[in-house]
Amino acid sequence: MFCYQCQEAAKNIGCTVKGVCGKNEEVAKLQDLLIYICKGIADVVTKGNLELATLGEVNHQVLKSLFITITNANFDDEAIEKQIMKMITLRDELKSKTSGLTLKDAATFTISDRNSMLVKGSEIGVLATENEDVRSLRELISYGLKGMAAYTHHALNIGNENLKIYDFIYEALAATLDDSLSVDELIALTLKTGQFGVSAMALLDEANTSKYGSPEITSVNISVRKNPAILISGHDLTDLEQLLEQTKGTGIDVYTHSEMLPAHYYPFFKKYDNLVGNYGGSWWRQVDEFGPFNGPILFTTNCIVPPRTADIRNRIFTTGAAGFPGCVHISADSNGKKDFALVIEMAKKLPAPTEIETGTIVGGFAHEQVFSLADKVVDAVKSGAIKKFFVMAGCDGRMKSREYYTEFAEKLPKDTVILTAGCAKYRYNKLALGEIGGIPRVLDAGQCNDSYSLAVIALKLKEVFGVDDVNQLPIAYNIAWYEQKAVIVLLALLYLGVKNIHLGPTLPGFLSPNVAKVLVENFGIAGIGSVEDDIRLFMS
Ligand code: SF4
Ligand code: SF3
Repeated sequence: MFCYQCQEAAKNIGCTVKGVCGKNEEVAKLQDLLIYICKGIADVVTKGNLELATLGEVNHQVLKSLFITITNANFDDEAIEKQIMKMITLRDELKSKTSGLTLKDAATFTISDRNSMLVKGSEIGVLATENEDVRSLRELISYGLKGMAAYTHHALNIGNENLKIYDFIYEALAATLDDSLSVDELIALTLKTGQFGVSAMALLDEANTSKYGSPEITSVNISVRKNPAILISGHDLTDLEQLLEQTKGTGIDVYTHSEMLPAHYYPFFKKYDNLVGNYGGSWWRQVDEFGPFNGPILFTTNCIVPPRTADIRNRIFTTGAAGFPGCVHISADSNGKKDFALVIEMAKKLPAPTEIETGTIVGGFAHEQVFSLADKVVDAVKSGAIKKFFVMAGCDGRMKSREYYTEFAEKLPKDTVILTAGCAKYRYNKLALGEIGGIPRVLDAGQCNDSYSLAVIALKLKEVFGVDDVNQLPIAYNIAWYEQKAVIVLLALLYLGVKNIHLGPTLPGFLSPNVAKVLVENFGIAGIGSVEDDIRLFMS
């Protein structure tokens, strides 16, 4: 196996024996193969000029397949094998609608069983592209597409679609098979990936806010009640909605975990009095926090840490693109309905969560909420009460070097405000960082996809302050990345013209020296240094 798609890639080069995330060789090869089949489907769709509006199932399964391969989403070899077979069938049905096309191997190869999948999977992985710059760009684009697919899939679950996004996904997937493309053409495609990243986040924002209302300032309880409970993790709000409907009146409480925290900010979810609060910190802390939670845990997406005990494994359920061997997976019926009865039955038999912290965290600063505070914010900037905003969106992770972000937040001058989104916030959202004239110093917009809100806010400020370039605003970008959703967020920011983004805790291992050079020279991308030096640099 060879995988270098996330920030934990071994030695920042790549995992070759087993993933640091826990992904084993077999799963890695099956995931590579699943992506390869998606590329083959894209080859058929683009060359055959197939009408996307007629390809509903194919479009949706491509999104799901890409999503399955995101770091920490799905470790279940059998589930991935099934998905491979499903995609091969869809691919071959598509081919039967075309004739006379000269197709790539990805569109024509055959497999018969697990063994042949593994053989094929080892032949077509990342390292099959020999030129390291082409490889780097192909992977950068593919990882951006995975993030894009995840966001588009959540929007789809709400019923919102944009065929132009699918069209681009096929174009880009097919391009990663095309040996005639130059490095410059792949760089252009990388930026175009960012453009469609913006569209995907806008689509999800529209889906979420039209269905659940615009996030508003909310104080979220982080302690516990005495009822048995279910913990729901991941990003999918439709799963939360269904779980809350099914637990209503049963005496079972529901707590959000990690990236599900921002659900509390939506007006829609406030009507559920069994939605009690948020339990624990960001994803990687689950190794210590699932034990004392005591009840079942439902993963709607990444990030799963392979459970270390049978007790925890037995309490984990997955749905959507998520999966783990030995854990019950709950699928949707043809109408998208999911039956969480097994989860609820288990919760009834288990003790209530053990309290691990008390208090509240405040969030809900997505674009509409911030716009309603615009006068206050603008006055604070004009009077000098706020000197600078720091966009610190992205992911959290278990590497010790991420303590940098807590220290950075603590040491920032008191006349600065942090704009955050994604699970990166858990590094500082429980610190007492105070407020400036009633504006909290940490403004949490929501999940990683709500980085879109931060971009919309920046564009609004650009208008209010009458500057013609977002880079003239008093906003600095210090982004933490871990998985591929952060890759699409980064590409989206680059597409919007944001320069001088600092990216940490390490620059992606999948950037070849030449590709890194392009990002440094054209966009001012930089890594992180010491907290003191970085703050000095940002404030100068
Ligand atoms: Fe390694 Fe990350 Fe790939 Fe897992 S997802 S195998 S940790 S690079
Ligand atoms: Fe977090 Fe896994 Fe990326 Fe959605 S949940 S930001 S790491």
